[in-house]
Amino acid sequence: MHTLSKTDPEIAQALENELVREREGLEMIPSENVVSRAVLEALGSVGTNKYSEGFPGKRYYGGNACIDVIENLARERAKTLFGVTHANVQPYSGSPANMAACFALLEPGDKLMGLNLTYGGHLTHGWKVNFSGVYYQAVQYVTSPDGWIDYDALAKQVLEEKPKLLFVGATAYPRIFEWEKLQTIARSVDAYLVADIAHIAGLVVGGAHPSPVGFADVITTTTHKTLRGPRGAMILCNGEPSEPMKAPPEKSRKYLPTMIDRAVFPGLQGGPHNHQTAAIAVALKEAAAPEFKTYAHQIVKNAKALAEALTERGFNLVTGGTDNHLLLADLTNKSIGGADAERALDKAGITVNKNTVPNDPRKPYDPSGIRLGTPPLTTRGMKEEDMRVIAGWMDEAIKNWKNEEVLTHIRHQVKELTDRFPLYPGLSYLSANR
Ligand code: DSN
Repeated sequence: MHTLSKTDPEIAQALENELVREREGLEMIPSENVVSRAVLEALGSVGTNKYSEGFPGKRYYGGNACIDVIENLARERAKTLFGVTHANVQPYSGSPANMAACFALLEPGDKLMGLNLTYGGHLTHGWKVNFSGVYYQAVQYVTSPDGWIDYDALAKQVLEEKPKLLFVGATAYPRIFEWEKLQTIARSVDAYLVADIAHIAGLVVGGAHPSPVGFADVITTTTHKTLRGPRGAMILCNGEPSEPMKAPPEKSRKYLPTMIDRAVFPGLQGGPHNHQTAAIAVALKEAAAPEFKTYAHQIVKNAKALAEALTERGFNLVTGGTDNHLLLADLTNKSIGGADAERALDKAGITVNKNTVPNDPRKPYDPSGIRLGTPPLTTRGMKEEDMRVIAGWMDEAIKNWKNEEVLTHIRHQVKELTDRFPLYPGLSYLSANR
């Protein structure tokens, strides 16, 4: 059988270029990470060949004995790691997982509430053009102008709006979620509390962020951010054991496992991606190892060091800093928009993304801020002293955003740093034996 480089040299070359880009650059998008060789191997496996609609022990296709072992391992590991009684590991990714949560808990037209996307929320939490804003009556809440969630204002709005579902979770919120307060707020109107911990799942299992277990009714998460697995997602909850593909006797908290499973399949999805499930299982095993706790805490230490160094250099951080893996810098005082900053940093070998800030006067495609995170750099082994050096380069790049020479010089320095933290040594998509 031909290897990739023989069969499709164009794709092999593009993947090689991506590998080199990841190796030689500083990947600072907070929703990204670097998976282990074991996760990559499971992802590129024969699991992709198999159809297995249904759940372990109850499939619509024969030949699923091995796939059942894989999915059961993933489910059991997820349950143990997070401390819940039920895990569905089949959602293709985070958006489908949130769609499944809505499909399970709501009827079309029911009211849901979520944090507005431009204040750090997610598309699937009720944004007007997303399914969640089209098929449901979506009400959005916002942070206070300084970027913090205002729990009193949220409690008041929830009492007024009486949603059936309250989404809590974010893509650009640098602080801790107070789950107990959020549970009280949701319960004040008997709303389901759905915690979308996609960004912070790795911090939660590593003990670097409080867990929503015991407070949220349903927890959705992607598996590829701080959790450091393949692209994919999971839905976690407690309740009576699931009876897959059966209608629950009633829709209530007691039957959440059956409601969730039935929403994922046959409600929304067809065959699970078994190669992805295998890779999720591997990532969950890695996340249960003691080193994972060290990694999770180091992510936060690195983010705090980066925040401090940037603040010293006159950067305005939304909420004034961070308690988690990400920072949101408002560049208004730097006389540069988020889009130009993203481009300049890219030329300097530093990958970030432009992002809106609370009350942003600019448009989402060219907002006032940039979003930064430390998970991939932490996985590569970088520490606080590296963050301080990186903050200096970011400052220099932003001050000199029109000066190609300066940006190229920083890029060379970035390469010298990343050479000290090798990524996938020996891997190449161009060689016959990889
Ligand atoms: N796209 C993800 C992020 O970057 O935060 C959210 O889905």
